[in-house]
Amino acid sequence: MHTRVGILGAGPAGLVLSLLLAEKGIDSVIVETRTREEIERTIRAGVLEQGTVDLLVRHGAGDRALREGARHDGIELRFGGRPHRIDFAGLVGRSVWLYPQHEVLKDLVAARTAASADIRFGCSQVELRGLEGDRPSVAFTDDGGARHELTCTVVAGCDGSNGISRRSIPQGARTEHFRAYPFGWFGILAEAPPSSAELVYAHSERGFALISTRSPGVQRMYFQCAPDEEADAWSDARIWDELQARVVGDGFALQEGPIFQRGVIPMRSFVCEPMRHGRLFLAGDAAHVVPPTGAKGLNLAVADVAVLARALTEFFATGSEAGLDAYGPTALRRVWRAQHFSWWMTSMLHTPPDASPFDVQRQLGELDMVTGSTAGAAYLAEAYTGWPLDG
Ligand code: RFL
Ligand code: PHB
Repeated sequence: MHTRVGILGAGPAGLVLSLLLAEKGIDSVIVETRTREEIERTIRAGVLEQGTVDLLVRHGAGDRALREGARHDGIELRFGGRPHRIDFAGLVGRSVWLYPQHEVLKDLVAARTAASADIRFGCSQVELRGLEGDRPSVAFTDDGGARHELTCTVVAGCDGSNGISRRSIPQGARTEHFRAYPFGWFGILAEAPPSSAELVYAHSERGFALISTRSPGVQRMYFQCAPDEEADAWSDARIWDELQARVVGDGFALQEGPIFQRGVIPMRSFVCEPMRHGRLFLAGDAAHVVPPTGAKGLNLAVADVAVLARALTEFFATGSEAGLDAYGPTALRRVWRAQHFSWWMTSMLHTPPDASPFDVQRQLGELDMVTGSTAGAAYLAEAYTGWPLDG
C-alpha cells in the first residue's frame, strides 16, 4: 500500500487535513485506533471559533454546524456575585459557535466517507518507520487482524496527546514544555433547560464554574475540583449544590435536572517543539495541549492543519520544501498565543489550593479591569473568537 500522506488519527486534525488535501487532489490514508462509533460518541469540546466554522463550511462539512449549532455573540464573566458581559460582536465583530466536537466528527467522517476516503478505524499496533528517509511508513494491524505496511511520502501525526507520533521523535530531537495545574474540571451533562443565553465563566470563593450548553434540552457544566477527585463519589444533589454555590448572587440560579454523564478532566499546558522531524509533521493535540478554559484545543488543531495542507500542496506541486520548513514556526506562533490566553483565563478564574486573600483580591482586580475597560474586554473577545486563520 502507498499513499502520499499517511495520517495517524481520525480526530479533528486528521479528518480536516484529509479533507483539505483531497480538495487539492492529494491522496491520504487515515489510520485510527478507535472505532467510528467510539469517536462519534466521545464528549469533548463545545466551542468553535468563527474561523473554524467558516473553514468547515467552505470545504463542505459545516452545513449542520450552521443549522443546528448556536451562534454566541458574547460570554458572561461572573464574579463578586454579579454578571459582566463580554460583547464579542460589539467589540471585535466576531462570534463563536456552540456545536459539539463529536457532531463535528460525525460530519467530517460522513463527508470523507461519501468521497470514498480511505479511513482505517479500529487499528492496533501502529508503528512509524523510516521517518528520517524519503519513504517513511506506517505499520498497523487492521480491525480484522491483518498486518499492513503503508508507505508514504510524508506522515502527519494527528494522534492526540497520548499517540505514538510525538514519541517517535528521538528525545534528543524534541523539547517538551509542560505545566500541570493543581486542579481539574468536574464535567457533567444534564437533562435540563438552559440557565443562561450565553456561556457563564464564574469566579467564586469556592472556585471556578463554567455553565455551557449542548442543546435546548441538554446542558454541559464544569466546576473546578481536585485533580484526583472521584466523580462517582458525588451524588447529584451534591453536584448541584456545589454548582449553585459558585454562581449564586443577583437572583441567578441554575436549572437542575438528571445528570447522565460525568467525569474529571486534568488541566495541563503542553508544547512539543519542533513540530517536524524528517518526514513526520505533528498537528493538534499530538504537539500541544491547552487547558480548556480558553476553548482553544480543537480550534488550534484545525489552524495547524490549515497551514500544513497549504505547505503540502506547495510541496507536491513544486517539490519545494519551503512551506514545510515554515510549517512548525508558523503554527507555533498561534500555539504560544493560545497557550498564553488559555493559561491567563485559567489563572484569572480558578482558585489554587494555596491561594492567599491577596491572590483572590488580585484576581478580582484583574476581572474588574477586563470587564470595566474596553481595551481589556476587546483583548479577551479577540483571543476567544480566534485570530485569523493562516493558510
Ligand atoms: P484528538 O481529538 O485527540 O484525536 C486524536 C485521534 O488519534 C487517535 N489515536 C491514534 N490513531 C492511530 N494510531 C495511534 N497510535 C493513535 N493514538 C491515538 C485517537 O483515538 C483519536 O481519535 O486530537 P486532535 O485531532 O488533535 O484534536 C484535538 C481536540 O480533540 C482537543 O484539543 C479538544 O477536544 C480540546 N477541547 C476544546 N477545544 C476547543 O477548541 N473548544 C472547546 O470548547 C474545548 N473544550 C476540550 C474541551 C477538551 C476537553 N477534554 C475532554 C480534554 C473540553 C474538554 C472537557
Ligand atoms: C464546552 O461546552 O464543553 C466548553 C465550553 C467552553 C470551554 C470549554 C468547554 O471553555
